[in-house]
Amino acid sequence: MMITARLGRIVLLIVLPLTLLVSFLLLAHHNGSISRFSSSYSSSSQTSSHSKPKPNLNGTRENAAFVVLVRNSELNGLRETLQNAEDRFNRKYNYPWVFLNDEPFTDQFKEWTAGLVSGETFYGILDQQSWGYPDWVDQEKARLAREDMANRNIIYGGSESYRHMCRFQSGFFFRHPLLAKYDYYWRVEPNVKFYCDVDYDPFQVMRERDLKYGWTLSIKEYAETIPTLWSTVKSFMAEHPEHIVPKGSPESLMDWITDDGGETYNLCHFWSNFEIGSIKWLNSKAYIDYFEALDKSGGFFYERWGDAPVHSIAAALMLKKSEVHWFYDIGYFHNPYSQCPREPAWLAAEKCSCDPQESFDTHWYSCTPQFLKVTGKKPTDFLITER
Ligand SMILES: Nc1nc2c(ncn2[C@@H]2O[C@H](COP(=O)(O)OP(=O)(O)OP(=O)(O)O)[C@@H](O)[C@H]2O)c(=O)[nH]1
Ligand SMILES: [Mg+2]
Repeated sequence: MMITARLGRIVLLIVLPLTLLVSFLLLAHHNGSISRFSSSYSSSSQTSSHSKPKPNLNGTRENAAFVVLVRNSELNGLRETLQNAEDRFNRKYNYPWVFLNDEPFTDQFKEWTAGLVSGETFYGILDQQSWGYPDWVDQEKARLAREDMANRNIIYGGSESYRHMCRFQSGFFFRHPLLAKYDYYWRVEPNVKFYCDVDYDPFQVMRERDLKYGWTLSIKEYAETIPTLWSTVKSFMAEHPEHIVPKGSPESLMDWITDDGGETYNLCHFWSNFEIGSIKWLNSKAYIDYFEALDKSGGFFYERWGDAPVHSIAAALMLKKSEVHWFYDIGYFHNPYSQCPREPAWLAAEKCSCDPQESFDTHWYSCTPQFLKVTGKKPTDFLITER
């Protein structure tokens, strides 16, 4: 009797808890809550995510995400930027972050980024179609073009990966399965800085004002990188007049990119390292027709077309003035230029750390004065929050 009772107690005190613990561990592992990242791999794409509890947003968050194309080697520069973007804006909103790479992200990259941000994180790899040569491109001709541009010291002229990057940013990031489900994206790069608090939700502004493209800095392109871009665009316009806002229309932005009624390109573009844009617009037939016309010409490889002029020309030709917004009040830095708002009350209220005198918007090489002229606006017209 005594022995049976003792055995019973042993079972209750040791074996039962052990069984419960083992069952819990098995269940937790099955649900993925022990492994920090749940991953699924296909032959061409690595997608994995790190979920966080959904914040209580009172239904105010938009269907939007940050997107960062980045290499594993840029982790530290990216972490500073993530910390800064979270501190200045996203800790209040918890928007998700989508990281994309042409190679698999390392576990360290995933852990050190997921740990820094307030929103969910997603990690994707690119496939051959979006980061590779299309079959109509003559790779030997492309190699000779790189050699020639390197000899002429054209910036990134000798780089093959830079060309894949520009083509990807021009025509593919918004089609990636991790991004395609969102309405809006905010593009971020490693090492950029946000100088002021952002006390409103730019994604909400995009939706409420029916905006398609938002930018902060504008500049002129190196002509040597795009010798035939404008003639290719002109052929596209002739073939697809239905996609173009009519030249004479008061809503046309065309005069921002041409000084002679469309004969030549004046090299003006929005600096695309910062963009807040509409994914639906980039996925529209108009934009895809445009990208495919450019891509078919091979200019991303035979020359060195940047995604900044490619996006900007599309916006200037296919969007209405009222659909393009200057985020004048988002203090921003990408080496070596910055955008800094000027209103003293605003600078203080938003805790800006930039110097308005250094702001690139009034620089002779900026295209922002021409944007203001064409749209008939002044910088303060673009302030979202009155101070
Ligand atoms: N995964 C991956 N990302 C890249 C590669 N090349 C560039 N990127 C990313 O693409 C974005 C643009 O590249 P950058 O090198 O910053 O190009 P840039 O802004 O024209 O030039 P910088 O003045 O040097 O910043 C950045 O977010 C980079 O991290 C690459 O080969 N692989
Ligand atoms: Mg950059």
